[in-house]
Amino acid sequence: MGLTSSHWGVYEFVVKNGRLSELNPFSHDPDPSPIGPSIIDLLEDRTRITKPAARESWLDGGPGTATHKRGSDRFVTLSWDEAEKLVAKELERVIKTKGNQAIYAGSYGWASAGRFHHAQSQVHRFLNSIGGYTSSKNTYSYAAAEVIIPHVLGGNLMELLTLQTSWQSVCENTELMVAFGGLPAFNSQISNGGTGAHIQRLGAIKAAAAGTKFVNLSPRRSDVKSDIDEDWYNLRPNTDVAVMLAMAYHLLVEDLHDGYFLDKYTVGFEIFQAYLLGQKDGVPKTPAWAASISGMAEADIISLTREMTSKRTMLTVSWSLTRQQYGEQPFWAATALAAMLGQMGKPGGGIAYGYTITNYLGNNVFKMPYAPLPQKKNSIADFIPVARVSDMLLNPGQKFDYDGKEYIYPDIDLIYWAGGNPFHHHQNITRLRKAWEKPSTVIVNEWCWNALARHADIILPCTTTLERQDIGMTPRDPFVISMDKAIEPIGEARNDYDIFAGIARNLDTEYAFTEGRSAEDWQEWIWEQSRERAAKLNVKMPDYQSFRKTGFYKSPELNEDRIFLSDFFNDPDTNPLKTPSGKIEIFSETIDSFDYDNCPGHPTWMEPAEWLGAKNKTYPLHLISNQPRTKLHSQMDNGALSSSIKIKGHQPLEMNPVDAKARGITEGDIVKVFNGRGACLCGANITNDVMPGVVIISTGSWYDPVDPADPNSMCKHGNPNVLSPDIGTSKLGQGPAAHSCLAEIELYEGPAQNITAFNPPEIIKKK
Ligand SMILES: Nc1nc2c(c(=O)[nH]1)N[C@H]1C(S)=C(S)[C@@H](COP(=O)(O)OP(=O)(O)OC[C@H]3O[C@@H](n4cnc5c(=O)[nH]c(N)nc54)[C@H](O)[C@@H]3O)O[C@H]1N2
Ligand SMILES: Nc1nc2c(c(=O)[nH]1)N[C@H]1C(S)=C(S)[C@@H](COP(=O)(O)OP(=O)(O)OC[C@H]3O[C@@H](n4cnc5c(=O)[nH]c(N)nc54)[C@H](O)[C@@H]3O)O[C@H]1N2
Ligand SMILES: [Mo]
Repeated sequence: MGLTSSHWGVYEFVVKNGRLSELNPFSHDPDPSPIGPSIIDLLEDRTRITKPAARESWLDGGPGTATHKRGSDRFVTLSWDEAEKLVAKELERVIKTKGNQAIYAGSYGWASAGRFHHAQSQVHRFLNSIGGYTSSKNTYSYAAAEVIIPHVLGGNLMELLTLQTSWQSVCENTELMVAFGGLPAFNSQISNGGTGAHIQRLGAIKAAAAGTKFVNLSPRRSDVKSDIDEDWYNLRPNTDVAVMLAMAYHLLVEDLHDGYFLDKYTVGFEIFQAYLLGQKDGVPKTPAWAASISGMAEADIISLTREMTSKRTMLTVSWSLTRQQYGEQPFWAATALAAMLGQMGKPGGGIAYGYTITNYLGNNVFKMPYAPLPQKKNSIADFIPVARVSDMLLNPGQKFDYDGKEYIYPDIDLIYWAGGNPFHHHQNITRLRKAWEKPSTVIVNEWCWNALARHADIILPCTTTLERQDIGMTPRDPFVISMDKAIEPIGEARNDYDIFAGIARNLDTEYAFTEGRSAEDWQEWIWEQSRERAAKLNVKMPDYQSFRKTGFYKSPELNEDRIFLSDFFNDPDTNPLKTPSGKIEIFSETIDSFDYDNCPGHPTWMEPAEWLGAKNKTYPLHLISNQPRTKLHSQMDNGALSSSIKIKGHQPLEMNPVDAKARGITEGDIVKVFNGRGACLCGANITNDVMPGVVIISTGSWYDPVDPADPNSMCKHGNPNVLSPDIGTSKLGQGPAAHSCLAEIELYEGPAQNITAFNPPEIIKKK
């Protein structure tokens, strides 16, 4: 018995005869997620990587050999001693001949919860101790918002997200919640760094019971629909900005906007107003105009706008809206709309960036100053906006724009990845595979043979959280968990920390990396540092041994409800925003000065390249790839819960009966989804929960090309990233734009395709 913590929750484990036999929900979790127990069958599954290994051609011919065979080559097992030496030698070669900037180790991804054994922290600390690496900025979740929101509201988006109005305040005060992108309650199973108590779904249910009305503007119904009533308005994907602008227009011409709020708390409204009225481009942003773009009825836009002015209204915008072309605009337009409504900073009113999208939004947690594992300083300045990875690999030396400045893509010769899966997260996998052929060497720490592991030259098997002791600690959740080691490492798997310490030993830099501390020493160090920092805020944390004995620590409750932007609202002179004007920037002189054609100085409707209203639509259906409800991204795709919803092994695809009928498709049929970038097979799930013209494939099915040697090959499993476009949101944010994607679907009548993604690659012993 002991506790383990993951992004999807805390569980009590039971071990029998050295094997994990049960994961039971944490007794303090009111709404536990069913995702956790999937790990039980996977720890010793055939997908487990049990020995270090190298790609055969790379081992035979040296760095750079037959890089097109990544993904189809055989692997040769190595001893740890051989693997450490190979990696050390290769790092030395690249650093000596090309420089540290030739190492790309952004290593984006969700790795494991657990403060110390956090793979990215480990790989970054290790590389910083040998001269640094080319890094990445921002996330795949909401990169466009991370760049635009600091210009509009000041500060840092991740920080602002922890300050969102609490569910309690919503429950007590919000009469109307208007959710762009709906309330994807299944998404709230997750929170980065750990989730002791799931509160989102219950928050929405409680608010509904207290009288909050929920309105969902989205191509898909909310997952909470079975728990709460919602008014659902269909909206074509990528058209929210048009609807938001029309709402703003209606407020303006009907004189329903809050002029006092705009004067006191915002700058630049006049310029936005001129745009709304069409004084600049001759196009007034009327409800009729927005109706023609979005498909939402003009009368509905008008009546909902009126209702918003007559009620305490909270707007919430899903992060998915940022993962589309011009993804900066929806968050900016929604913020401008909320400002015109004049309820920002008031209890239950204003704006939130994504209720139910992860568990921590609005959870009213005291912000504890927990210490991280220090990553040391990176001496290399080169970086990319995270989703520009293929661009970088394909175009070394080329210039790129980002947030007002011009930068140059470095020439990458070695990739090191630990704790993320680019063959899950990146768009246009065919293009990624071609880009991935460029560097001489790819080194990966992984625990399972997913597509990333198969595309490595050197693969180093790591442990899972259940095979090591750690601390589950994040300021976003009230519970800090003493994570116990449940079982011994499987095969020859090692903790990422020990992997890097071993390589460092071969580079004579071990002390710089470990500072002479064991993993346990570091955990105690992190605890003690956190305890000291907390003491400065008059919060008493127990000593390390008591914490380990009790099993968890709960941070103090907040005595009052958090209300987003209330300090600014109550006293804007004393508490100005961290924007150039100190106010909400509806027009940003800074952004305007960048002179970007795809991100002007105020919220703007721009027609995406791929959307349902395009004049020359290349394909007739809009494909959304949302988050999977049965897992976190690609993690545990082969587990029991994820497998339980697959259709003959294929990823389900949601489509409306109208679109299915037009194509002769019935429930459970295998369908081929395709566009100019690629194709995949899915199982049809026909449902009225998605609007006509839109189809949905949740992400996370392991990439499974029919011919692994051919980057253009169809994915027989159903990974939507063979279809999604690899374009930046704009020159400002350069975020991913997975949701701007058209495709067509047909009944698949070819030979039945067995899923082979979960068969490990061919592994041989050294000759
Ligand atoms: N089409 C489309 N694509 C998307 C999205 C979308 O909406 N549509 N969403 C995007 C979003 S929001 C995100 S955040 C990304 C997510 O993308 P990722 O975070 O890259 O996806 P994960 O599958 O969570 O990858 C985590 C990897 O870490 C490994 N891992 C787990 N524990 C450890 C450990 O202890 N050590 C090491 N070394 N490795 C470990 C897991 O096995 C897994 O391969 O995907 C993005 N991609
Ligand atoms: N179970 C589970 N939960 C997760 C994750 C997971 O992998 N599994 N991943 C986590 C991560 S890393 C993140 S970043 C968050 C992401 O959270 P989100 O970005 O909010 O999640 P998505 O599921 O991609 O999208 C939510 C809904 O947005 C709607 N939508 C899509 N495009 C549009 C549009 O153009 N307009 C409107 N109005 N609606 C649109 C669709 O109805 C879709 O179902 O989820 C987190 N939660
Ligand atoms: Mo994300």
